[in-house]
Amino acid sequence: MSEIMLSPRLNLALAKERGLLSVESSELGTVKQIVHLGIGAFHRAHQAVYTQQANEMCDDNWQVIGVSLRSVSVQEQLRPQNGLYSVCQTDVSGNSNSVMSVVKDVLVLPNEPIKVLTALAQAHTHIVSLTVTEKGYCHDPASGNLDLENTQIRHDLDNLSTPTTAIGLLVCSLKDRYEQGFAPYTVLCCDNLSNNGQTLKQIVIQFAEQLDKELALWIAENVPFPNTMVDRIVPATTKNDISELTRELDYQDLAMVKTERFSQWVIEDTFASDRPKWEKVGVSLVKDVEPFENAKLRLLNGAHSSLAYLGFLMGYDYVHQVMENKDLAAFLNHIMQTEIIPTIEPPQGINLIEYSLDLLQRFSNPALNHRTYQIAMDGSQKVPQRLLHTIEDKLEQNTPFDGLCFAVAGWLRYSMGFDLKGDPIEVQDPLADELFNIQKHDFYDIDKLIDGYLTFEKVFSKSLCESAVFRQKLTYWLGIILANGVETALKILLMECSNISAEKV
Ligand code: CS2
Repeated sequence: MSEIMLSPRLNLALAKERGLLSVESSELGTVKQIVHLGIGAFHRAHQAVYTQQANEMCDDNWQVIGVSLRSVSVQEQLRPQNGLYSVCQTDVSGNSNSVMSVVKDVLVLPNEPIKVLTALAQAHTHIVSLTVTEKGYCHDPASGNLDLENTQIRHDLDNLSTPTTAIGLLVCSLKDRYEQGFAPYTVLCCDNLSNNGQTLKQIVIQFAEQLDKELALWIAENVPFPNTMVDRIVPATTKNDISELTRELDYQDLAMVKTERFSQWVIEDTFASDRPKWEKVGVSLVKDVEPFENAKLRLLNGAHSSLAYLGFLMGYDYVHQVMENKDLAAFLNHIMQTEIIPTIEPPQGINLIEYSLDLLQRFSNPALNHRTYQIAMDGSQKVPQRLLHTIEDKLEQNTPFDGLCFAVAGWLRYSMGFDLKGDPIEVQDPLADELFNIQKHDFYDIDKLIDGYLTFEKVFSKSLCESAVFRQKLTYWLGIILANGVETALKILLMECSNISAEKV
């Protein structure tokens, strides 16, 4: 440990001395700017990497100003390092590290609101991108509409010049550009929402309509919100990761991010003005993102959430451990191949069977140490687009969806807030209290319990709440999980599903 403490901290002088920067930004052309809201590990391991690679490939000079909406931690990590950080790609074959220099600064909104608004107003800011997680959109997950009851949204509507949410911040700065007669920027949503760009556009317009109908119209007609599909598994960095990297490199990097080798980004090519030449470094700029996004949200994220709830309840801390359990691996294979794939129009050039087998490989990467608890967070904001939309399609197709229903039941069981031994689970979810209250009174009466869940329209759409088939299946599988525990219930499910497939043959 003392050796690690004695190692110098990564910064510009050290990076130059050790030749860690492939190209210096001062040697490149005119500065163009992306302001990124929500500069967590995902942005640093994904979009920032592509932007840096595009700079290097095309002698361009795009820089990122990161904004944290609340926490000071990323600023504390990055400022002393002059914005430099390592991306450590890892799998069983070992690690490869590279140092990123594309992030110029990190601003913390509550502490530096003027600096943030200035960055958004600058003419060389062409793009404002976001990874603020699902709950950062302050919307109703089932309907996709802005939640006007949200206290932060209420605050921002009453105090637009001191916004606290990404939505308030976007409207405040777009209003400024509109009033000054300046060109808008492109708003690039990089979170795992269905139709993410269009969903954000609708939320921003609904917010603006509360204040100024003409501004709302200007946004609707002039500001592009391209849809995107983003994919890279990026677990939260741990102290252990930092210590290991320090041992390996002999300098400390408190802002490092750890990720897999795989990375994918598909973007709808509708920008207001300039953008990095991402297409030169493997990003797909396409007309229609929807098929890519459906495949990714339903297969990767749907399977991820399913394995997180069921795996956590079965005592597994990490995703790769879940994959070592034969029943869970068989379950994931079943929901992907039999239930989810038939609901997806294959994106051009992608074989969905191979895609889902690759996902199982990616989940099995033991070097990532990706926590089931991390994925389990914010279920109410994730489950609709990851599992429930697929179930809606299954109902329309009139085909079996017991596995998906089992996963939803797993989420509800997790949200009850105690594990199979009766020990508390700290459920992190903006709707945790509402979910907890549903089961508090009706825990012992499964029909009443399901009545409670199926009137929770923030999560379950009207069509699901009214579907007798969905109600019957959810009642059945949640009942089996509550009576037998997840492990036995899973064996019952696998048996019943193989009977269903055998009957079909
Ligand atoms: C994960 C995603 O935490 C989660 O909910 O499912 O962050 C997932 O790792 C990424 O979407 C992969 O691209």
